[in-house]
Amino acid sequence: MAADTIFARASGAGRAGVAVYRISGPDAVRILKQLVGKEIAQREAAYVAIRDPADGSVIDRGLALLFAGPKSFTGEDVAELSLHGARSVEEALYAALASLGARPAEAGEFTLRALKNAKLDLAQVEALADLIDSETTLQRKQALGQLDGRLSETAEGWRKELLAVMAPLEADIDFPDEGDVPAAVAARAGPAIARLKTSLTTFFNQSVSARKIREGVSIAIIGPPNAGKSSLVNALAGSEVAIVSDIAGTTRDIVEARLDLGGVLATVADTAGLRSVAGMAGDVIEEEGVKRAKKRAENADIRVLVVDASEVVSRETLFEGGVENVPRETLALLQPGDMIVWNKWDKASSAKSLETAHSPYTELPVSAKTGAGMAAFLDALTQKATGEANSEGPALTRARHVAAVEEALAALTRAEANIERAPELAAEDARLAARALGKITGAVSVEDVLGEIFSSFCIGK
Ligand SMILES: Nc1nc2c(ncn2[C@@H]2O[C@H](COP(=O)(O)OP(=O)(O)OP(=O)(O)O)[C@@H](O)[C@H]2O)c(=O)[nH]1
Ligand SMILES: [Mg+2]
Repeated sequence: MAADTIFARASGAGRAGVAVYRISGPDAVRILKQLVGKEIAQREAAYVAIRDPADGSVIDRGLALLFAGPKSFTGEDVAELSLHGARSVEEALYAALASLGARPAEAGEFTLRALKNAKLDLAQVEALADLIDSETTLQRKQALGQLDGRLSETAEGWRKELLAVMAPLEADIDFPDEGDVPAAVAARAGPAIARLKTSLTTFFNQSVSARKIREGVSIAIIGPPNAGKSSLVNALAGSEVAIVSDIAGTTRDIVEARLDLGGVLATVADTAGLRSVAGMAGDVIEEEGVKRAKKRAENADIRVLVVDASEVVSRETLFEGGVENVPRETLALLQPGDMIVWNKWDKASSAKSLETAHSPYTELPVSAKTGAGMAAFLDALTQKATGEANSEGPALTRARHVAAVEEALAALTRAEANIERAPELAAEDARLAARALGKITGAVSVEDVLGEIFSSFCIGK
């Protein structure tokens, strides 16, 4: 059965100077001709009047483009109309298209057709979704790279290597008399499997930081009540995202701000001030807030401890057993490379200085109130965020890719163990590894993951 011809607005919803409508399917050429009353040349913009087939009245005037399949986004015949982005135009156009035999597209249906017609593979479909969702420069670059097929090429390269590994193993099984003795098979296939394992593992490890580009880096702002955490987050965000007051325990829940730090998307979490259960005097809401703050600190990529520099006498007192407000328990949340912001520097005694040369942390004097030191703090934070995220080369940007490589690695490990004793088992393991890698691009059947991937698409994509 031939596919339906489908249509949708490809550009964003709402009023706009121009809106782009896409029509894809076997009837696209005929429908376009009926709408504009003439043949349109392929791949040439034509200025046309779109007419209502019912009475010939003009719906709107705009540009029409025709892409004959398979050289189109979906691989089918595709017509694109750039019309005025008005609801009235859209309604009249949709009615006309429906009367000519097309139906509205479902979410992601254009891309699904592109996948079915092998215009894109699965990793590229995901990259397209990521590109549409990208907020920062690095997210955009990463998505574009994967859309160009960087990951797909890598994954296919591994699969080819595996096939080469499998050849001697299978020959040994099929022609045991003519084949090499098992030890010779192992000598040939073994090193190749080991090499592949190494490159998969290296790639796997590198991908941890690449995923940070897609998912964003998480930063937790922690510290005692009233230290100025919310003030700092507001200063970073450039807006009053969190309530600031001189009442200790103002922030209860986690308040998030999203920042673009040097092209890396960062989620900065303002948290409840950390104090002892005794200090909270049975306030269950604050207790829950402190619990959430600690959990966020543990899970974050970067922690920033904010202390009130006008209160803490010196660094030495802080680190030697902690001070009343910043107990050891709070300091213990920090990991090497995290930051300490000495806030309220404007109020700190003028003789105070920060001797931080040997500190495991990046420590900076800041005044969230006056803005002094904020530029240096932002620089340091940006450096840390970009250090967490790596944008070079192809990467396993999604959990699905990671699972596929993990599966392949496990199969290769079994293959290595079996290779001398039972080459037929090793061959089967190598086949399973190739299958797992094939899931990345969809070279093997992946019906089960399609729903999940396409659920993130909206109509018109
Ligand atoms: N002088 C001075 N005051 C500051 C500075 N930063 C914050 N403050 C003041 O300190 C008080 C507490 O600020 P917040 O930002 O609410 O502190 P917090 O750490 O979020 O407090 P909790 O949410 O209660 O844990 C407010 O009165 C701020 O105006 C600063 O750099 N200098
Ligand atoms: Mg606060």
